Amino acid sequence: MTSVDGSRRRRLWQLAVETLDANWEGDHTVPSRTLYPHQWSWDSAFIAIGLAHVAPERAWRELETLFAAQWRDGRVPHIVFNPRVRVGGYFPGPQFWDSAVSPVAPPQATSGIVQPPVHAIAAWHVYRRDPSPAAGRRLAALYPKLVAAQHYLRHDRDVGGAGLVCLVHPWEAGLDNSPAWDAPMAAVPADPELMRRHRRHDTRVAAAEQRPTDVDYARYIVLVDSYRQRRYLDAGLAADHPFLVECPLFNALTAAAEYALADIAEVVGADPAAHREAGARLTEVLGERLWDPRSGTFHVRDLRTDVLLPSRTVLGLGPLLLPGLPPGQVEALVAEATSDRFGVAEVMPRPLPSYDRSAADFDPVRYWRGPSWINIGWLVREGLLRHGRPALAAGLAESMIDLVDRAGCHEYFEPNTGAGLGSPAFSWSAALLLDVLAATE
Ligand code: 9WN
Repeated sequence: MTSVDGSRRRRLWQLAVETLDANWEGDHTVPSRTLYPHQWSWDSAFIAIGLAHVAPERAWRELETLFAAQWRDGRVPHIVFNPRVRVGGYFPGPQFWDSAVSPVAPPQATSGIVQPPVHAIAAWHVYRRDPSPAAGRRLAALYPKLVAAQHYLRHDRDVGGAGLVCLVHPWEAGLDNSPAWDAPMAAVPADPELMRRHRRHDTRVAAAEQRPTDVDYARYIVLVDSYRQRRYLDAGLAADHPFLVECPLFNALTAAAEYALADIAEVVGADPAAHREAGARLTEVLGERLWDPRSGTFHVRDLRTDVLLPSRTVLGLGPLLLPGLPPGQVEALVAEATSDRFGVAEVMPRPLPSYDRSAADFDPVRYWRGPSWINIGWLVREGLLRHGRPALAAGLAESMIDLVDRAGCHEYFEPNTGAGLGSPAFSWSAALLLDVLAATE
C-alpha cells in the first residue's frame, strides 16, 4: 500500500475538494469550467466515485441528473446540455446535435451518442461508502435505469451480431483521439465545407498542439451529421454508417457494469444471476473477437473491414477489470502493463501513458495519443487489484498522486515530465484522487 504523509494528504485532499466544489453546478458537476461547461456521462460516474467520500448527497444527485436525460431506448447521452450556458460555449453544442430530431430523445437537449458505462460501478461505489436505508432507496430507483442502459448497449448496438457493443463515433470511447481510431477514421470523409460553417471552441481555451487537429474535427463532425441524419436510430447502421468499431475498454466496462449490477441486484431484491451470466458471456466474446494471442493484448476491431487493428493502446488493458478473465490473458496484460510500453511498476513507477511509449507516433502532449490520464490509471489500478497485484496497484496509485501533486488537478499530463496539459481544475482528476488517497489511509 502506498503511504502518503499526513500533511501532503491534507493538502491534496483539500485541493481536490475545492476543485469539485468550484465545478459544482447545483445538480451536476462540469468536467471543466473553460473547456467542458455541460454535464458529461462518464465524467459524472468518475466524479460520483470521488464525491462519495466527501458529499454523498451530491454523488447521488450527479447520477440522478444524468439519468433524468436518459433516452427512451435506454441510451445515456454523452452530454446533457445546460440551457444556461451561452451559445458557442462548447462546440458541437445543442444546436448542432439537435437531439429533438429523434423520436426516442428526452425533452432535454443532449448529444445523441453514448460514453463508457461506468455508472453502475459508480453507483455501487457510492452505496458501499454509505449503505444506509436512504442510499438503498436511491440505488433501487437507479437500478432499472442502469439495466435499460445496458440493454441498449448490448442489443441495439450489437452491430457485429456477435454480442459486443459497437461504437459509432470515437467520442463514444472516451479516448477520443486515440491512435486506435486512425485507420477507421482515415476512411471517414473530412468535409472541410461542413467545418467552415462552424468554429471550434476547444482551441480558444486550450493549446492547439494538445488537442485534435482540424482534420480530426472535420471527421468528428461528419460522423455526428451522419448519425443525426438517421435520427440517431441504430437499425441498419451496418449498411452505411462510416465508423463502426468494437473497443476492448468499452466492452470490458460493459461487462464490469453487469457484475456491478449483480451486486446491486442483491441489495435491491432483484435477480443477480442474469447479470453475472451477461458479464461472463461478454468476457468470453471479448476473448474470441478482440484478443490477439500473438501480441498478448486486446485490440480494436474495425467492423467495416472486419480487421483487428494493430496499435497497442491503453484500451487493450481494459479487460483486466474482468473477474473471469482467463489466467493466461491476465498474465499477458500484466506483462503488457509492466513493459517499457506502459511502465507500471512497484518501485519508481512512470506515469501510465495512453499509448505505447515505444510507438513511432507516440505523442506526449496530444490528447489521448500519449499523455497520462487519472481516470485510466484508476481503471487499470482497479484491474490490478482485482487480479491480486496490490504492489503494482500501489505503484500506479503513487504515480497518479505524484502527477497531481506536482501539476495540480489537470485534465492530462505529459508522461515524461509530468507537466499538466489540457484544462486545469479538471473534475475527474480531483474526484479519483480522493478515491485513491482514501485507499492509502
Ligand atoms: C468530447 C469531458 C470529455 C471527456 C472525454 C474527453 C473529452 C470531449 C471533447 O472531454 O471529450 O466528448 O470535446 O474533446 O476526451 O473523455 O468525457 O471531460
